[in-house]
Amino acid sequence: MPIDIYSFNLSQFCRSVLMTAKHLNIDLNVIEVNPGPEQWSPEFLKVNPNHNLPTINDNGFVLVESRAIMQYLCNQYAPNSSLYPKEPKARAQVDRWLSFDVTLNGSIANAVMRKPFTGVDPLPERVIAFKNNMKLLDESIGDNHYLTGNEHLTIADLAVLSTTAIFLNLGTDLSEYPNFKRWLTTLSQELPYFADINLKNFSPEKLQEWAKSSQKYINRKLNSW
Ligand SMILES: N[C@@H](CCC(=O)N[C@@H](CS)C(=O)NCC(=O)O)C(=O)O
Repeated sequence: MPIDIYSFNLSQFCRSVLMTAKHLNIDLNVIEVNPGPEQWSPEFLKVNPNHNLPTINDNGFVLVESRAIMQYLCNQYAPNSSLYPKEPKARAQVDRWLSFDVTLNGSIANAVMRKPFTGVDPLPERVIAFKNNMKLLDESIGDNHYLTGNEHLTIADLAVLSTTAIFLNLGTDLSEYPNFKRWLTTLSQELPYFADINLKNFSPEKLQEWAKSSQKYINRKLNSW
């Protein structure tokens, strides 16, 4: 039986899981849940009382949190895959980037998404934090092909790619971050499933729709933006 995934196609958290499954040839049954009322439907709340996406149900095993789901898919279905290496130091490098991705997501929300989602300009200190994170990312990538070096694509790449695909969708100027720009451009063209999962469903109108339908959620978070 395929794994059920409750997913919303604009969500970076959902897209990182979709890419992982695609890369590992894992069969997913995608149940599209639109943010807003559908997230609070009794059917979905029964599966995930916290109503956040993505959620998977692997034949009775329910798991939330995108990075934990990516790790689970590798551990359960592809334990020998270089996508999530077993060797402790190599794995620690992947985990390091997965943790950094949490910070990066927050600073993109604060500095880049605040205006399109709320109409309010980002706070100057949040923009500085965002630029610092991008600088760190750019310097760490250096000449590497992948986040962890030149050898293998890992779930760290897939997480940060899904987080930063928004720059391609918005046409963000990345000239301040040339190594990052090269990494994003190269991998987005190299991975055969990237465009389908990350670019196909995006439009500024859909972003606006999402912003409107998520107002309840946004209001809850606005103070932290
Ligand atoms: N840390 C979570 C974040 C998930 C998340 O915030 N999902 C959003 C969609 S992008 C959501 O479901 N928000 C609505 C809510 O939490 O009720 C992950 O990585 O999966």
